[in-house]
Parts: sequence; structure tokens; C-alpha cells
Amino acid sequence: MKIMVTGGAGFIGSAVIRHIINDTSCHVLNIDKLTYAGNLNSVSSVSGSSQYSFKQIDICDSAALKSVFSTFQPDIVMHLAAESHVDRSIDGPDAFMETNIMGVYKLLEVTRGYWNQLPKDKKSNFRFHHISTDEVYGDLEGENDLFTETTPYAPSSPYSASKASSDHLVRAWHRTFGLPIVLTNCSNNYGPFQFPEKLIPHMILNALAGKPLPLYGKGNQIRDWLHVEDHARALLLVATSAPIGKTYNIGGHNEMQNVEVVHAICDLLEEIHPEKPEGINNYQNLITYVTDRPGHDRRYAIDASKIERELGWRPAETFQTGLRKTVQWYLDNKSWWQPVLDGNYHLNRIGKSGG
Ligand code: NAD
Ligand code: TDX
Repeated sequence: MKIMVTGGAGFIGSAVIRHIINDTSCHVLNIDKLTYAGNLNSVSSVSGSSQYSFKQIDICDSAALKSVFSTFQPDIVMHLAAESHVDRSIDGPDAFMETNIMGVYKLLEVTRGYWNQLPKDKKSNFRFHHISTDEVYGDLEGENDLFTETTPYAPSSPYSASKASSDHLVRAWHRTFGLPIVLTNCSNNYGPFQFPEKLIPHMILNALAGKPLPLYGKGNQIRDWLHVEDHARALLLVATSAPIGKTYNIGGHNEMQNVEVVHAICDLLEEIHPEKPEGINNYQNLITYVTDRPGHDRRYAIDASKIERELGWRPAETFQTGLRKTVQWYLDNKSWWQPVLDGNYHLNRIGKSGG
């Protein structure tokens, strides 16, 4: 089977590619623009495989997309490429509208053209899997409420509004043109190879450097954390076995306040890495409270019972086991994150071309 993964040099896309190459015989074409968030070092453990190839492509470039569809001939497209950071979408929404809305429109049109001309068998087995977020649902009022697949959309940030738009486009291409789609909405991911602008790696690396650990507002916002490798397993399961047109919410049943997450990171660092920068007695003392994010969603929590019931998926990691592994991974992999912090990892690109 041939799987085209968009955004495979990013955090979740690279976990999906490592999972496919390590655990299946499928062939993968990674297409990625290599924005600031794309890093081919995240797939270096599998990029030597004959199952792997890479093309540097912007999903807004229809001509380049047409060319790779025609040479690679995918059976499945797993679409992860996106601008993904809420704070950046507040500072500058342009790239979010371009990639997350126009890019998805361009990708859908090229996919439709390709799918329309496939022979009957290949056409009926083809899937376009759109990977989305729980942020499209906005935030939850009640302490016990959960997002289900039928929760109405109410996005708060430019990022989540752009992802909500893309979900609507994908469903419209299914309803109007019959494109065989599946869709997933997942909660906050954490784990290895995450760009250190996101909460967990940002806090780990700041703590190691003796820098402040900035919690927005009161730090009492709640997120539902899922280890990225559990997400990658869920995604491949949906892409290869979900019925056409279905949506699944994916989450880890790990609701935590941001301040609890940061305390847990500090406690793990005290245990595993007690050697602190000069002048720092305690990692917890680095915690500072800063101005809140505008429009900050208070609580997200996922009801993942549909994917558990219908496809038999369950997360393997608890937050305790997954966070410990993640802190240890950042301690062991300075060679990955130091070039990212220095901003010169673009010099280290090691992808193979082909298709
Ligand atoms: P990321 O920012 O780490 O990676 C995004 C990747 O997309 C990068 O490799 C980047 O180079 C690539 N990209 C960006 N614009 C592109 C373009 N125009 N053309 C081609 N490639 C482009 O993001 P992530 O955290 O891995 O998220 C992947 C997907 O999962 C996104 O669609 C995101 O909305 C969704 N998601 C993320 C989370 C999370 O917690 N990180 C949770 C739920 C859903
Ligand atoms: O320095 C920080 N201080 C802080 O308090 C950072 C970076 C974040 N936060 C807070 C904001 C959020 O409440 O921590 C929480 C998590 O923040 P992010 O890591 O930026 O994630 P979030 O905004 O929740 O969005 C993430 O989950 C859903 C991903 O970035 C999205 O791509 C995904 O769709």
C-alpha cells in the first residue's frame, strides 16, 4: 500500500511516518514545505528505508501536487501539513489562512482530479484522511462536559477557525463530489520531536537552561494530553480501516491544568536531572505567571469512546509514563533540539528525494 503523508517533517507527521515504516510494509511519500516547524532530522531513523521518499512541496502549489500524485499513485492521503501554533496565529494569521484553508482547498481539488481517474478497484479503496484538532469545538463550560463527534463547532483563535474551515471543506468535498474522506479531531499531543514553542518542550528546555517557565494567566486552563505515538497508531487505524465519511475524536483521558503539567515536569527534572544551572535551587522557583493568551480556551476534554468502541483503539501511555519518557527524551536528544533552538537546523536537512 502507498501512503502520501503531508507534513511528515512535523511533530505528529514524523511519528506517523516512523510508525508506518517501523511497523508495516507500506510505502510512504512525505511531502512537506519545510517551514520553521519542519525538520527532516525527525525522520532520520527511517529515511534510509526503501519504503520512504520525500518531496519538498507546498500544499498551496497545485502543479507540484499534481505531479507527485501522478508519479507516486497513493492509495491513501494522510493530511497533517498545517500551521499549528495558536500564539503564532494571533501574532500573524496570514500563513494560517493560506495553508490551513487555501492549501486544503488546493489539496482537495488535486486529490479529486486524481481520484476521479483511478480504475474502479483503486477508486473504491482510496481514502483522504484529514487530521484535525479538538480546538474546533471551542472550550467547555461544565467541569464534566466532553467533546463528542457531534459537538457544534465554535473555534476561538485564528488557528482553530482555520482548522474548522478546513474540516468543513473536507466534508463538503465528500458530500458534493463523493470524495472518500475520513476525519479525526485530536486533543493536545506531547512526546519526542515536538517543536519547543509548545507548552511541554518549551518548559523542559527553559528549565534546563534556568530560564523562566511562563504560565499564561493563572495557569488553570485544562488540556487533555495524548502521547504522540498513541495518536500515530490511532491515525493509521482510521486511515486504513474506518468507514468512508466517518469522524473520530481521539484523546488520552488525561485532563490536567497547565500548572499541574509544569509542576510534574519540574518534579521529574528534580528526580532525573538534579544538576541545575548556577544560582537555581529548585526548578519550581522558575515558574512565573504572565499575561494571558487573548481568547484563551479554558478547558478541552475529549470523549474518545467512539474510536475505542468501533475500531478498538486505546492509548498505551498514561500521562505519568508518557511524560517521564518525554522528559528523558529531551535530556538524551540535545543533538535534535539544540540546532532547533539555534535556528540553523535547516542546514542539516538530510531528506531523500524521489517519488
Ligand atoms: P507541526 O507544526 O509540528 O508540523 C507541521 C508540518 O507541516 C511541518 O513539517 C511543516 O513544515 C509542514 N507544513 C506547514 N505548512 C505547509 C505547507 N503549506 N505545505 C506543506 N507542508 C507544510 O504540527 P503538528 O503538531 O505535527 O500537527 C500536525 C497536524 O495535526 C496539524 O494539522 C494540526 O492541526 C493537527 N493537530 C495537532 C495537535 C497537537 O497537539 N500538536 C493536536 C491535534 C491536531
Ligand atoms: O509558554 C506557554 N505557557 C502557557 O501557559 C505556552 C507555550 C502555552 N501555555 C498554555 C496555553 C495552553 O493553555 O499551555 C496550554 C498548551 O499550549 P500549546 O502547547 O500552545 O497548545 P494549545 O494552544 O493547547 O494547542 C495545541 O493543541 C491542539 C496545539 O498547538 C495545536 O496544534 C493542537 O491543535
